[in-house]
Amino acid sequence: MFCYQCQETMKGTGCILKGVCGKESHTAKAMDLLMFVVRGVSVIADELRNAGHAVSPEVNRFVVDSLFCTITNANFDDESILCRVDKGMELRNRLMEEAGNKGISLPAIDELQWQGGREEYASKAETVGVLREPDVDLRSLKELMTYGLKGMAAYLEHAMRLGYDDASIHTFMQHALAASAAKSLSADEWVKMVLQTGEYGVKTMALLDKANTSRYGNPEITKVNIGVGKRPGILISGHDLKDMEELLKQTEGTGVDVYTHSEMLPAHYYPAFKKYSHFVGNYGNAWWKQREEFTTFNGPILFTTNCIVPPLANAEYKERMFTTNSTGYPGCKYIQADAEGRKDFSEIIEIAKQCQPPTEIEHGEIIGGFAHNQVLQLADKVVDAVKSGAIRKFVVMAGCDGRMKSRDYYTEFAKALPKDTVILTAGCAKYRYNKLPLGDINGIPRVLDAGQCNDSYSLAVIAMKLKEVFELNDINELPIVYNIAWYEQKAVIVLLALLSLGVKKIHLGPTLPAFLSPNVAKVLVDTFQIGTISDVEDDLKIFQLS
Ligand code: SF4
Ligand code: SF3
Repeated sequence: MFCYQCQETMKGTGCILKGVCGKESHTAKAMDLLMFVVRGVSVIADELRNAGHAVSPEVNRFVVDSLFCTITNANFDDESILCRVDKGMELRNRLMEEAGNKGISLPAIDELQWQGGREEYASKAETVGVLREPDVDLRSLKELMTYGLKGMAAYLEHAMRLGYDDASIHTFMQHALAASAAKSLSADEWVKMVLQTGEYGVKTMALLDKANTSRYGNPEITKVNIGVGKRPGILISGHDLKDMEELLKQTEGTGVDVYTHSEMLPAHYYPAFKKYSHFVGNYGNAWWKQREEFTTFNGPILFTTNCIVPPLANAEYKERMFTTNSTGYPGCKYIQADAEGRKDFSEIIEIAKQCQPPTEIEHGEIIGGFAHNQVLQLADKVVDAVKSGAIRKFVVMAGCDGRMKSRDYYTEFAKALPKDTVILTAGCAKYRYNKLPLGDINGIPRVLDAGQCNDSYSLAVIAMKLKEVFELNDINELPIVYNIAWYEQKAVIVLLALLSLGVKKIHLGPTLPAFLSPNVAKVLVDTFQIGTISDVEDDLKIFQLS
C-alpha cells in the first residue's frame, strides 16, 4: 500500500505497511482499486456528456459515494469497499456498451479495458494506486485535485440526501477524474484543474449551506450543554444532518436521549432540532478521543460519516457501534436506507434502552451558532467594534483536529492571542480552544463557531460581506488572518475553496501535506503565499499580533 492523503501519514511521507489511522494494507488496496474503477466510470461519463448525451443519476451517486468512502477514517470494511468495486465494474461495462451503441469511441486505457474478477482484485490493486504516476509533480497535482474532489463529494452527498443537487458539480467532478486517467496534461494545466476544483468546492459548500438552512433554519447563537442527563442516550457522530433529524424523530417519546459527538455538535445550532427536549447536549471532544469517550458514554454510537477510530480489540463499546452512509467498520452493524432514503434506527434505540446513562466527563456549556446569517445580524456591532479598535483582528482557525501532540500549538496559540482578537472557527479544530475561558469583546464571544468544516463557507461569506461594508477592493485587505489546521480531505477542499476566492497568506498546519511535492508547494507559496506554522511566539509576530 501507499497512502499519503492525510496529515498524520507515516513519518510525514506515506503509510506503506498499515495506516497510522488504522487502515489495513488490504483495505487501502481495495480503495485504490475502487478509485481505479471510479476513474473508468468517469471517463465514459465524460465522453457521453462531450457527445451531448445525458448521464444517469446512478453514475453521479456511485462516484460521490465511492469517493466519500475512501476519505480518511470513513470506512475500514473491505467487504463494503469491494462491493462498490463490483458495482462499479458492472456499471462501467454497461456504460461502455452504451457508448459503443452511440458510436462514441473511448480511449484505450487500462481503467476501461481491465476485466478481472474478485480473485484478481488484490493483485490488480497493487498497480493502480497513487504511485502509478511516476512523475512526482504530476502525481502531487493529481492527488491534490483528487483529495479535493473527495472532500467535495462528502459535502455534495449531504446536500443530495436533503434533495439538493447540482448537475454542473457532477459534470466537473467526473471530468476531472476522467482527466486524471485519460489526459496527459502539463503541470500548468493541472494547476488550473486544481484551482477549478476549489471553485466547485465553493459551489458545493454553498449548495450544502442552502440545503441545511432551507431544511433546518439558519443556525443561531446557542448554548450547548456538555454535561449529561439521567436517561440512557444515543451518541451521533459525523456530519449528516438528515440522519440527525431522523434519529431525533425516531427517539422522541422513547425515554432515550440524543447527544452529539465531535462534528455533529453544530446540529444544536439549528432551530429545527432545538424543539426536541430529549436532544440533551454534546458529549466529549474531537474524533480522536473516542476510545475513552465511547467507553464512558455507555450507550450506542451512530457514525454518519468520518471520523472512525478503530476500537481496540477488547473495546466493549464495539458492540454498540453502528455505521451508515459511506462509513463502515468490520463487525459493526450497517444501517441501510430504504428506497425512499429513510432509515430505521429502532435497533439502536432498543439497545440504548438497555444501557446505563452516560457517565459525566465534563460539565457546563459551550456557545456556538455563528454561521453567516447570525453574524450578519450582528454586523453593526461587529463593524463598530472593528472601527473603534475594540476588535483588532479576526483569526480564522478553522479545519480539523488530530491526535498529534504538535496540535497543542493551536490551544497555546488561542491562549496567547491578544484580547482584541476574535477567533473564527468551523470544523473539529475548534475542540482545541472552544472550552477555554477566552471571554468576549463588547458581548461578542472571542471564539465564533460557525459550525462543521463545510461551514467554513460561512466564514468566506462573512469575509465577503465585511469587504463590502468596509468598501475594500480585495478580501486580503481585511483585518483577517488565516491559521488553519488540516487533517483529512475535507480540509483540502476547504483550502482550495479559499484559494479560489483569492484568499492569500493562509498558514496551514501542523505540517504541510506530504502529497505536495517541493515544486507544487513552491507554486502554492509563490502564488498564494501559503505558509505553515512554527511556534506560537514567532507566528504571532508573523501575523502582526504580538
Ligand atoms: Fe496513512 Fe492517513 Fe492514508 Fe490512513 S489516511 S493510511 S493515516 S495517509
Ligand atoms: Fe474533523 Fe474528521 Fe476533519 Fe469535518 S471529523 S473536520 S477531522
